[in-house]
Amino acid sequence: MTTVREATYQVLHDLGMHKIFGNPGSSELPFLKDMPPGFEYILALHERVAAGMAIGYALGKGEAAFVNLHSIASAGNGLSALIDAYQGQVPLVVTTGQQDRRQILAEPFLVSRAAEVVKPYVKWSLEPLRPEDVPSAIARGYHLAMQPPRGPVFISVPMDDWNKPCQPVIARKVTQTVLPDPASLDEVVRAIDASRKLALITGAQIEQDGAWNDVIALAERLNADVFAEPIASRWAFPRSHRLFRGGLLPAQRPLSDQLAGYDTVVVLGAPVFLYYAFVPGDPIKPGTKLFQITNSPLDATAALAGTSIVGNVAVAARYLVSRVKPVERSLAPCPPQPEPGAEYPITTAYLFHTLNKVMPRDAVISEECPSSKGDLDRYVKLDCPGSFYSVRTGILGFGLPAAVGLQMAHEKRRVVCPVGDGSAQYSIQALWSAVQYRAPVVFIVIRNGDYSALRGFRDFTNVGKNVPGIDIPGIDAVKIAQGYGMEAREVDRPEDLEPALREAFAANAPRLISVNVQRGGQKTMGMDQSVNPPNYG
Ligand SMILES: Cc1ncc(C[n+]2csc(CCOP(=O)(O)OP(=O)(O)O)c2C)c(N)n1
Repeated sequence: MTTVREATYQVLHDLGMHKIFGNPGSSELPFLKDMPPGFEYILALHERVAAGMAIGYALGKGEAAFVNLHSIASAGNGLSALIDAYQGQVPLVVTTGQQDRRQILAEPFLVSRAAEVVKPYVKWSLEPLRPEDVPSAIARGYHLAMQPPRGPVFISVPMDDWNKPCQPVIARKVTQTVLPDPASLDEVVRAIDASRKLALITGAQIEQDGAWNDVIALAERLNADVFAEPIASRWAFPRSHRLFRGGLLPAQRPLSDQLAGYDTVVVLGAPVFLYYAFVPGDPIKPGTKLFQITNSPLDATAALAGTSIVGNVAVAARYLVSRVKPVERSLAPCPPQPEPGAEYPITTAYLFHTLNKVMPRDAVISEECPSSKGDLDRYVKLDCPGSFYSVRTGILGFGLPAAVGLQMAHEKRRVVCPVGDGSAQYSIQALWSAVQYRAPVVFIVIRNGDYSALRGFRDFTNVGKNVPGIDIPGIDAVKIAQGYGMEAREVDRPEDLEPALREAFAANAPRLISVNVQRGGQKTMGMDQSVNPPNYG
């Protein structure tokens, strides 16, 4: 016999979860006391940041991360990160404390109904019926979190459970690779071989399923045009590859217009499709053959058109590469982006062009800059797997903590976090964790003094000019960072940008650069080329 607490640490060790991302309260102390050697507690000053760093860490490692939050108090504050993890297929095992079982019936201080509250946004949520079920529930939760489509699980543990007797739990092996149906893949092979013009759409699950090289091999064998899924949360294809054609637009009509020239479209590891503004149209031009290969039954059933095949994307890509006929095609090289000028105030095009020049080629980006995302896409060219992460849901607060978690996962790569001056405020406490845990992220605050993306959406949908709450003057990110113990500086003149970035990359510690930029105002989430938006005027 052992205690629930000892059995839990043993099972965490056996499953490889040695970091505990958290923010503690009274009900977690019996678990956290006398943490065994080999475990590290990563403190965040806000739960959104604790779970957000775990998201970055899990994405960087490709493994589930463990989170310990404080009863319903933390579950509420951390909920937006749980939603990010759910929609973004990030494996998290999230635990929270609960009041002592012996007085729950009397509704004591900090009693928690968190297990019910989080239910729609986790794969599994429970408060175990018996204390001795806690370690097994954590093991089961881990396997469920890792099973495609990956995602968070949630376990609420009463604080008197930890010292109860318990049998040790043996960590089992549960495999995760689900093979797609070969007969359905043969149908894709036939369609590809008969196609005169083929597009491949690449999605985040390519990285999750380890399909990076297989998808490149497939694209090169077919000489096919390759697009990124709309509002890509990960870059799943080398950005400067000769076959890469950029991202799809996140609305029905412009997206189907973009693909109108193709007779066959194969979506690899993405939904069909992720939309933002409602611009009605066909999901795909009638007559175009559309296939989706996805590890997510949810994405397969939610697709608006085409044939969906569920299974591992790498296995599917290898199957297709070994069977499709090669295609010869001469390609005109893509015209290079025009080099942006060193205007004053600095433009975001110039900012990302300069960043691309200065950053290491294996850098990792954690992005949250809504109105300048289009310029980032145009000017930052990274070709390594695992180079780019962004939020899948549109909930602000992802970028800063994910950057810190990614940096913890990648000791040898440098993480860069371009973040809007508004977005940064949703999880600003992550700066403190970056300092305390020596995560040398380069934070670039894009200071335009407003919610430009909302201004863009307002104009795009003809809401009218008279909307409050769009200006955010008077935020000094440099002083905030300094207040958390981080070296920081402001950049106002274009000639100071490159030296400031070079200095930040040369440092072996986190740095924040706040760059005063021109207001964009016309662009939102890559929608700048879209047509016929809904009119909410
Ligand atoms: C948690 C949350 N609150 C509010 C919003 C609405 N929202 C979307 S974009 C945006 C503006 C973000 O401002 P900033 O980071 O400065 O970027 P900019 O739009 O200026 O590029 C807001 C408030 C949201 N998506 N998520």
